[in-house]
Amino acid sequence: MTPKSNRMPTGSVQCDNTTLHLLKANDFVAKAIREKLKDTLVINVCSSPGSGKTTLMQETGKRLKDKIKMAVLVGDPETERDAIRIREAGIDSLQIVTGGMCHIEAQMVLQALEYMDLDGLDLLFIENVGNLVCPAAFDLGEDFRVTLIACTEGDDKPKKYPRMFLTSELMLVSKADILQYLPFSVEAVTQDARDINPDLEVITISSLNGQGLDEWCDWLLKKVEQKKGLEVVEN
Ligand SMILES: Nc1nc2c(ncn2[C@@H]2O[C@H](COP(=O)(O)OP(=O)(O)O)[C@@H](O)[C@H]2O)c(=O)[nH]1
Ligand SMILES: [Mg+2]
Repeated sequence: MTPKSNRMPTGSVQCDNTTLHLLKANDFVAKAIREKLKDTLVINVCSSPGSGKTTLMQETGKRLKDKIKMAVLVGDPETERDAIRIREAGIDSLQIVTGGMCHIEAQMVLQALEYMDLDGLDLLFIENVGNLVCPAAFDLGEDFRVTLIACTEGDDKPKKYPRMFLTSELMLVSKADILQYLPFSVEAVTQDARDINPDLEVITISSLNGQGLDEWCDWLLKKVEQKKGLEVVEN
């Protein structure tokens, strides 16, 4: 017997069936998020588990919290641990517990926004679940997708997980403070990532010794101004 999901609709009007197109449904919700956050820069932060996303949120918060109003939504399959770490750095943060799911979906973000103070918010980070595969497929209504790749992960990952790098605007090569101990080439990882996405920007950072964080924060501040439609003064 044919499974129900395979049966074709009958009748003369063929409507797109969003229950059969999960990603299309996700796109509708992502659009609603964009409409809700017209003046807030939204950054979707992706990487493998342990690449340094939360540590970067903490360090970015310390540097920018007196300049702009920012908040972090953070997703993990279980625990509040990351949101607690980020709040300890003085940044408003809310945990999305996905209940085992390997990525954040737009509807989770839209629901979480109900509990956040969005008034005058300049920058919202969404720290995605650590995973280089599934999160690449889900638009969260972000303006930019930023993917971290830690030098401990090996410089061969962009070609193995191309969609994440194809859909990102910026790649952060993280943990640069231990680069000297590892067989990892920033040039090779950059070349491989740009073979996939020639427009990808790249910054090498360390949240421990601060390398590259000024450049990262300047990148963010410029994007915040652009989002608000303010003129960006180059210096
Ligand atoms: N050496 C080094 N370790 C880091 C850096 N950033 C984070 N870590 C460490 O990497 C581990 C995972 O960091 P975390 O921020 O929780 O990663 P996440 O899972 O991507 O959010 C922790 O033990 C951090 O202390 C860094 O810039 N350099
Ligand atoms: Mg984390």
